[in-house]
Order: sequence, then C-alpha cells, then structure tokens
Amino acid sequence: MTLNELASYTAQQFAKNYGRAPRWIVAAPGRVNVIGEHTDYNDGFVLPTAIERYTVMAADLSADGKEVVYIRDTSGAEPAFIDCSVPVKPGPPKWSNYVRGVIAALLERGIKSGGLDVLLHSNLPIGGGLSSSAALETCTATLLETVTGKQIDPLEKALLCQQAEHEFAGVPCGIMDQFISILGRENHLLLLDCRSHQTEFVPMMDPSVTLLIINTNVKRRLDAGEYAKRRRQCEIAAKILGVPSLRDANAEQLEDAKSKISGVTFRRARHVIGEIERTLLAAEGIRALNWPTVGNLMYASHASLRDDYEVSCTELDAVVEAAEAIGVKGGVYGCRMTGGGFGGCAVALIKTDQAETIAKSIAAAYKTKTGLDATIFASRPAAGVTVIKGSRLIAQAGSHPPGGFNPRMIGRNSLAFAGDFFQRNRFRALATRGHHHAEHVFLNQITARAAKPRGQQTVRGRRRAAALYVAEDGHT
Ligand code: GAF
Repeated sequence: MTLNELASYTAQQFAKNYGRAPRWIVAAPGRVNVIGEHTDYNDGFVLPTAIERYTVMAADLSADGKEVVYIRDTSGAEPAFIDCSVPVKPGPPKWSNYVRGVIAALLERGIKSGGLDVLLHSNLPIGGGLSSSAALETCTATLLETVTGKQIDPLEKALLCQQAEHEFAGVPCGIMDQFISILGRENHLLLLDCRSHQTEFVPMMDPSVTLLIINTNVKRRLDAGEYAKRRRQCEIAAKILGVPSLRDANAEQLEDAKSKISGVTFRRARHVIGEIERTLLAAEGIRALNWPTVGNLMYASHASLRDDYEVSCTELDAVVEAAEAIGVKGGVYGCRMTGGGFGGCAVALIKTDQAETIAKSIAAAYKTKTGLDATIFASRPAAGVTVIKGSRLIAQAGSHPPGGFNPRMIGRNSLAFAGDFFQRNRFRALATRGHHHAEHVFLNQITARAAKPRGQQTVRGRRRAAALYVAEDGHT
C-alpha cells in the first residue's frame, strides 16, 4: 500500500467511526538502522533511514467540545481517553503512554489542542523493532503541531518524544528512533552525531541496491532491564577509561585498560568503540557506492552485536547466516540485526533485481532452521513524518533540519565533524591497512568537498557554489 492509499484508508476508517471526514491526517514512518547499533546512548554515530511503513493518525476537533483526546485504533486495541483538562499522567491502555507522554510534554510548552477525535492506523509491526513507538510519538507531536498551528523546532520535537518514552513508557532509549522518524528523507540515510545532534543526509540513490527487511516474527523482547543493563555497563567502562562516554575512547585505550575491566564490560565497550568506527566507514562506503565494503561492515556489526554485546538471538542469527550463504554472487552484500535486538528484524543490503529470489531463499532457510515464517519486504529510504491533510505550517516536517541550521550547510558541517572524529582517532584507530586506506580516502574527500564553496568572491558566486555542493551531495 502506498502512503496515499494508507492515508485514504485511514480517512475512510475515521469516517466510519466518527461519521464525518477528518480535518487532519499525519503519517509517521518507522525506521531501519543500517548500522550504528547501541551507539546512540554512547554519544556515537548512527546511520538509520525512515522506511515505507507508517503510523497514521486522522483527526478532527471533538464533537462534544470536551478537552479529551479520544483515540480509536483499527487494530482493535482498547481505545484511549486522555483528559487534557487535568495534568496528563501515564495510564491505561499501556500503548497510550507514548501518546500521553507527548501530550504532557506539549502541554508543558503551552501547546494545547483541546478535544480531538482521532483514528489510528498502522502498517508497522508492533514489537518488530522498526520503531513503532517512536512513530506513534512523532505522529502525535506533529498532529498537535498541525492542529494548534504551533511549530516546534524538530530537534526539540525529537527530544520531547524521547523524554515521553523515558518517563511515560519507562524505556531508557537513545535518540536515534525519534530523530529519524522526524528527519527521514527520501533516498537518503541519516548520519547522526548523537552527541552534537548534527546531521548529514547520505544519498542512497543507486537504484541497483535495496534494503530488504526481514522480520523474524519473534516479538522484540526489548527487555527494558537488559537494555538499561547495557547502558550501565557502557557507563562503567567509560568511567574506568576516564572518558565522558565511549565515543571518546579507542581500541588501544580499551586494550590498555583490560586488566581493570571485567570481561563482560570489556566486550560491551569493544562493541561500541568498533561500531562507531564501522558506522563512519559505512557512510563513506555508501557515498562511494562501495556496496561490498558496506556489506562487510554490516556482517562485522552483526558478529559484534551477537558475540560482544549479546543482544542477538538464534532467529536473527539464522537470518544473517541465510543471507551470508547466498553471498554477493546471489545478490546479498551484507546483513545484520537492526534495532535493540532480542528478536525483531534484520536488514540486508541487496541487489534490487534479485530481491524476489533472495527473499524466497532467506524465508526457506529460516523456516528450515527455526520452523518459523519470516515476513520480508523491501523499502527505499523514505521521508520523515508528513502532514498529509490540513497542513497549516508544515508541508513535510522531515524536510527541515534540526536546530534551525541552514539545510545547505548541514552536509559540510557534518563532514567536518566526522572528519574531526577521525582526525582525533587517526593515530589511535585500529591499525589495519583497510582502515587506514578508508580513513585516508575519507579525509581527502572531506577536504575536497569542504573546500569547494570557498574562494568564491561574490555572494552570488558563493551561493551558486554552495548550491552545486549541495546538489552533488544530494542535499536538495
Ligand atoms: C532501540 C532504542 F530505542 C534506540 O535508541 C537504540 O538505542 C537502539 O535500540 C539500539 O541501537 O531502538
């Protein structure tokens, strides 16, 4: 189903439930993280993309004038009544806490929608590790922005959605999911620096490659306890290493401190440090259309998550093994678990024209190994949360960068910050030939690109050069 079809289905359902047409329709995408797992809460880098699977809300002002947000869900889940005339607190049903948290945070900022009748429909698998909860949060926030005509800075919006998840759902998540659900851009991945919140859109325009998403259909057991435990272990490792977060450490420092760290904590830190480096290398590989390199980084990421971070499971491992057995000749460049782990989905980077054969082959191997049916679909990188009907201010929230930056500057800024990261770590990074070569190419490209707009004397000339730079980088 296309996004338009999904929206019109939701509008029909709204009319069926409430007897009139909706005034507003908002759609928020799920996400798949290509690489950079469990790095966001370590101030590291992530490389997710929004996908063509959405949570949609159709709404109108409530007919009775009461200050209640009433939400019916097409899945048949228990409806939610959220009374906004009193301070909004966590409450039943459980799923409504993602919405309650966002409403409470907006009320604190003086953004008050009044009573609403809402119809919720989603084609994102719940508990599938594709960020259905972040989609629900960003959809709510954007709907309330649209209803009130009060626009929040996208960075603040992402942070308040994260806060809602922490405080109302009790999940101490990082910032990746809310960011990508808001900022996703068609045909682009988002390289996000989770410390500075600077962003770079990495183009993935090449039609010969596609992302295949393989749902193990094992409910993601993102055991909040296990997740929080990993966060603590990372904090302990950073403390022992004497750095503010694992983002500031490197493999050599960790090796030197081995005797002071427990075996488990050492492995957790090794994953994070390696994964941050792999993420930057993968972004560079994508810019260079070097798909085999990106694929190998994805396999390395999976092995590290399985062995060092211990957040995979037999079902995810079975999918990755099946993909690896097909290999590049069969059209698979790489594959890894994606998201928090303990179930949910894997993502594979594949040749588009072999998608069908690959999907069939992975499904068959997975069934043989686990006895389970996988659900498999392909997705192009999609746009972030979108107002489909009734927009007053925001045509497409995802098209705006955070922090009020000039969008055209974002690529250059982030190339510089990623360059700084490598620069700082350059003599300390893993000393393999491959790493050094990739770093060298990376730094050369940064210098070449960042230098492009300079040397232009007139404002007009500088603008033209900047536009050229933007177009080359795909930041249209
Ligand atoms: C979950 C969290 F919500 C994210 O913030 C991130 O930490 C991810 O797990 C692991 O990379 O999706």
